[in-house]
Amino acid sequence: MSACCGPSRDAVSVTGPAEPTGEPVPSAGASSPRMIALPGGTFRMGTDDASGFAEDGEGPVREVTIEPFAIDAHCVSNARFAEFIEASGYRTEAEQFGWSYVFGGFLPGSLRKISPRLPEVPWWCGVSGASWRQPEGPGSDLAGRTDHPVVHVTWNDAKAFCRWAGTRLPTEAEWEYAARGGLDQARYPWGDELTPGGEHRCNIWQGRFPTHNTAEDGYRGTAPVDAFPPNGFGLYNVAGNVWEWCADRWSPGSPARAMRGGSYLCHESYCNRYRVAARTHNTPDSSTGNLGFRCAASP
Ligand SMILES: [Cu+2]
Repeated sequence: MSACCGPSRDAVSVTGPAEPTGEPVPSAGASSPRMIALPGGTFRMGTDDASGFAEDGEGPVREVTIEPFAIDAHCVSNARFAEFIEASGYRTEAEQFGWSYVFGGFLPGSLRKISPRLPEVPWWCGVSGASWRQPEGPGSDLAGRTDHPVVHVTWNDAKAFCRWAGTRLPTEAEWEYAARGGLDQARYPWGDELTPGGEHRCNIWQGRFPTHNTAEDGYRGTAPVDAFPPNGFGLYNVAGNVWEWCADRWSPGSPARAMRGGSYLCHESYCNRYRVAARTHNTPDSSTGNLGFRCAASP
């Protein structure tokens, strides 16, 4: 587990409410996702950059060949996920367990006090009743966030959505190929500079983590799925905003699944995992407020 990235379900024990207490999800009308068809090809995957995290297996740089495939221009939004839930009656794993991980800085003091936290990453609270419908637990809702990425979804939830939508999760190689947007070995999806011309290109943490987020990029938590300019292939928010589940295991034999892209909690000073070669992982039944997904499909 990486410091700001997201803890696993089994790290704390939380008693959830018997039934979800959420308000009905506000409807944003039908939203048809836009998929981008990519021709595939050979690209250089990973990085040998010394300022990355070698222990995450970011390197060595290797040539990988990708078959033609399609990938969502942006992450699955709350509106789109609500369509799935309405049509299928599916209950997410956070709703079944009765809790999920929320960044403590988003919680009212009363809730922060009663929610167990992890000693080594105390900004993560296990919040009873937190789920995709109420991302900060009881009392929160999706008002104003229907076009934000769905969060508090596990790998298993993402797979269930894909089954319903007739899609699948991208492999890590597909994800990175698409996220690079045609650039060879650039540090970010748009080039090598984090803020070209002083302009923010992704939703990450500015200020002192974890106490003070200046939100200089415009956002403290999630941003709309199509915020910021897209990369060269037309993909939005592959860096920052929310981590994205991939199909692959973290390593052969590991139960954990790979995640890519970094989130609004990643910070230049110690977790620059919004670099396009960065990766992390979590167990397939874990969910956090900074983790979502986008779909892929084979032609
Ligand atoms: Cu991080």
